[in-house]
Amino acid sequence: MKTLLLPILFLGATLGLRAEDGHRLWLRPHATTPVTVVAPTTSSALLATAKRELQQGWQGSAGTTVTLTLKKDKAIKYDGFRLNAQGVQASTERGILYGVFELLRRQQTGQAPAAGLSNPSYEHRLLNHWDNPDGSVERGYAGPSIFWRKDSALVVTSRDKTLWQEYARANASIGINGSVLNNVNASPLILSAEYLGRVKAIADVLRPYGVKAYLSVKFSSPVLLGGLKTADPLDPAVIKWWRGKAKEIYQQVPDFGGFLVKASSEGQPGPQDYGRTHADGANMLADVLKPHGGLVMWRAFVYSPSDKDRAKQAYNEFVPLDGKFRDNVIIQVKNGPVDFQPREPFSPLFGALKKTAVMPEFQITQEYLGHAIDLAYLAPLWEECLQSDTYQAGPGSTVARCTDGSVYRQAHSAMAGVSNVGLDTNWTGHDFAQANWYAFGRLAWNSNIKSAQIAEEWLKQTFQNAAGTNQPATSAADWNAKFLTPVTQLMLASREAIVDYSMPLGLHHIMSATHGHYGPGPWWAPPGMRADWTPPYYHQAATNGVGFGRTKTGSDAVSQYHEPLASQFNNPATCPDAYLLWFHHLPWDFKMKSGRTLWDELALHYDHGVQQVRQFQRTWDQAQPYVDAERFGVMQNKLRTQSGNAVVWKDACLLYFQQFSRMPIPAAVEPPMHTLEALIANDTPPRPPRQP
Ligand code: BDP
Repeated sequence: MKTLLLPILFLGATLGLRAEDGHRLWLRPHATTPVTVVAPTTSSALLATAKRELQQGWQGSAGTTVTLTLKKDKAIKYDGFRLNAQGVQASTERGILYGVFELLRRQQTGQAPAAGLSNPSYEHRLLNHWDNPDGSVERGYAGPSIFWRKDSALVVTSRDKTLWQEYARANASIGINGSVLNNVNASPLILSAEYLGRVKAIADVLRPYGVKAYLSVKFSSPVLLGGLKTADPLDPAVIKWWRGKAKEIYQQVPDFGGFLVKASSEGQPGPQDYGRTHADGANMLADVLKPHGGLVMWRAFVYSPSDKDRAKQAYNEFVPLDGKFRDNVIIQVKNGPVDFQPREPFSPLFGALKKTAVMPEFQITQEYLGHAIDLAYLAPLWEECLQSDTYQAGPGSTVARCTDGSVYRQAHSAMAGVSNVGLDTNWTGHDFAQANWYAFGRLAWNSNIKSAQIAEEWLKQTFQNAAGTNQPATSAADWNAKFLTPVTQLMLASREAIVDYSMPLGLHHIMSATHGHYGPGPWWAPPGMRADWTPPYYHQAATNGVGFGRTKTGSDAVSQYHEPLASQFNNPATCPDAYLLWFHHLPWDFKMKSGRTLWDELALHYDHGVQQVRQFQRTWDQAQPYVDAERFGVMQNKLRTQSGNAVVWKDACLLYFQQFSRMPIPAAVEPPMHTLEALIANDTPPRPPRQP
């Protein structure tokens, strides 16, 4: 027995086989063939990475020669590349690396090695980590930080380095070229000499994969860390402090990317504390970073409880400042005007800022879409936002085109995603949440790729030929029909299912805060709590109807959109159902386009969401023969939990709203199995045990 087992184990080790625990992401090993790589003779670490990746991943004809050519070419933008019969051509070393990964991706997903040009939509494609120096991760559902930890924070271990390298490689494979290493709710500690030492260590590991390090900074750092009396951006001593800090950073990290700033937002300090504007604050930091080539990403996520409609505030704050920012400032805008909800219309700031660079911020971590429990493939949400037409410069002024430099001249373009990465073995806490990391990178590279294509690519790389399946597919066609097609459909339907069972028809922000925004809380309004942090502020349910009135006779948020949208959103007859209760407060018996009452329609959406999750369970069960036992079982359990929680959402919202509608739940809807009293008492179901 022993003698038989050993060679098998050995073979497995040389092929790099390990359990399908998800740690390899979409970069699982494959049988490879030898390849000859001709590359410029430089000592570049990036080119060495490109060469190594080719040699370790080549699946084309054995003995092929692939040439990597570094050559200026006007048609190649940023880190773009050209694939041709010889190999990869690019103007930057990063471009070469991305071209190599594209070649390998095509081989792994069975696509012909197409010749042609590939340019990134955005110059900077960044992950934002909401990681704290103590190792915790704000809104993280995949374990502690991969960058920071509580104990011996400054000791860099070989395990740290291995992990950072794996992380950097995954990013490079999808074109991500920057990482903000710490939380936007930034600790001043991050700028201390000790922590900057660790930043340097991280940056050194990320660099050979083309990933630049950035930091979130706390605006009051000159006071908290530097001991100054003020952080006023116009104060010479403050400017001097930041200059010195920038110099110190660039000494450690010569290619440091720049600062991300959350200021005068949710209690964070900012220029407004000193009677200055966002432009004053951003420009001061921009001037400090300019000589080093750094950028300032200044967030537009600002709102205060004193103003009437939270959805309007960022626009009101930033539009008057248009044109007042330095050219190395980019305003970072969340996709929706409120806060990463399962569905929001696009933020009206997109396209409205015409003389200022604007970048979209998406949330990869599933704060409002089921944490690492529910299956939510987010590419359709991001695609919906990017392809929304703002009309700001005529039809076709999509959010994507208003931010990538096609519509307005802007010195820099970028896209950010709030990362879902943590120390969990599978990085993201949920095997399918990896698809969101992957999809973010692919969309930042090409904002026109369809969600379906991304899902298929990811599924092929992540699940094909899984080790340990009990009945491997008999052929590629069989695998496509029995696994790829149904599971792609499942992924594509998953976000809408969550919208349906949690916040359909434009409802938003009605989650409970008791369990970190997981589960329903339409009633959630503890005494003394800021109104704009409670669900009743957003749903406005009363006997006369439901929804937030943002029409011209309401808060007039509609007027922040360019025509024809303003009129379209303003009229309930033309407002898309998906945004109806976002813009309108309507009576429960309002007649919908379907002919049904609003109440019936709402109930049917909730029920549909529940039915959808049950369908996902069946689809997954049928996929069992094609999935390794490990990932199959974990996912099956998670879907079961999600299914139960979907019912909780449906019952909670229908029973709560029914107190006001006083209308019967339609016969076609599954009757509630919970009581409102019990749901309120529990608030949300207990969190299931963490993934083993
Ligand atoms: C909210 C999160 C909070 C973040 C904030 C932000 O609940 O943890 O700090 O966004 O983006 O959605 O700054």
